[in-house]
Amino acid sequence: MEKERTVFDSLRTKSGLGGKLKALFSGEITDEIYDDMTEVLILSDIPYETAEKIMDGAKGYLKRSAMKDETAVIEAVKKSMMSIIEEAGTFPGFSFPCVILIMGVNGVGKTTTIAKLAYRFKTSGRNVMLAAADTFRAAATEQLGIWAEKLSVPMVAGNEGQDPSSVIFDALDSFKAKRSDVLICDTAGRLQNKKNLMDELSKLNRVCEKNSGGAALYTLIVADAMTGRNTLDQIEQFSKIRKPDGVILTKIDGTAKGGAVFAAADIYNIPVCFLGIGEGMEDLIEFNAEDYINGML
Ligand SMILES: Nc1nc2c(ncn2[C@@H]2O[C@H](COP(=O)(O)OP(=O)(O)O)[C@@H](O)[C@H]2O)c(=O)[nH]1
Ligand SMILES: [Mg+2]
Repeated sequence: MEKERTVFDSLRTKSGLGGKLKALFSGEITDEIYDDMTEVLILSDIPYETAEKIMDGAKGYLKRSAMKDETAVIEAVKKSMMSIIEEAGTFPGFSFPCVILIMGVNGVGKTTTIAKLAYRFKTSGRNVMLAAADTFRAAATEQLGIWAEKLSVPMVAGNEGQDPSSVIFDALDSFKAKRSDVLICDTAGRLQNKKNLMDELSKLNRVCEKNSGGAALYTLIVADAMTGRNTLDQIEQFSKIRKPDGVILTKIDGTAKGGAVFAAADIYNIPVCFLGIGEGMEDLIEFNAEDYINGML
């Protein structure tokens, strides 16, 4: 059997964060070294305030430990990173039936992630349905349609420029009638008209809340791990609509940094639930904090 791919394959060799931290040592751990380490963390897209918090935590652990060599320091940093992620909680997993609303700006990987999720649910024996509510351009519906066909899952679609809420409304009707387990809704990252994207998305949320027939509702934000600090702004914007249940970070395979996870966890208190590690439908892994941190360091 082929070994399951993990975040190690995607992140560790390229990130070299551990190597960069280790390179700072000259035998003694000074305040200057701590400052340099904070900087190294910031350079891997960890927000400034979070990097400081990580180093403060690491100092605390080291004070209480007998060992003070570079291995001990790296272990302390890891432990401190772990506690930051743990504070945001873990994504509890899905309960069924459920409706999943996928949000995120254009190009981050929403549609691809939906295909990956659908594949995952289908493989575990669930009945999956898709709603193509990115009506900004016809190509978006077509793209999801290709995945739906490939995965043999039903898809409800609208016409270009149609009110996305009406697509979701129809999809919810069909979802309830078919007694499906999961409905995953694709949304646009921008709009045809001048109407505010956030207004539109909050409307979609309300439609789901009112018409899901008692199914659990999850809103997940898809963010591109490669966009660095911009990822923060994206999460912030979408969080205004309703506190998201989780963040999915895509394109982990294309970044040597990976600090965006800490932005979601520390600044917004939202757990990261999945990582996208490629363009194929199998390229989605569950987020595991320990693996991830070991991958980074
Ligand atoms: N390398 C890589 N590419 C990805 C990943 N997720 C999505 N993509 C690519 O990113 C591009 C935009 O994806 P798409 O799903 O259309 O984004 P959307 O506009 O948010 O729906 C496509 O070329 C995808 O194949 C990922 O995890 N890794
Ligand atoms: Mg799309």
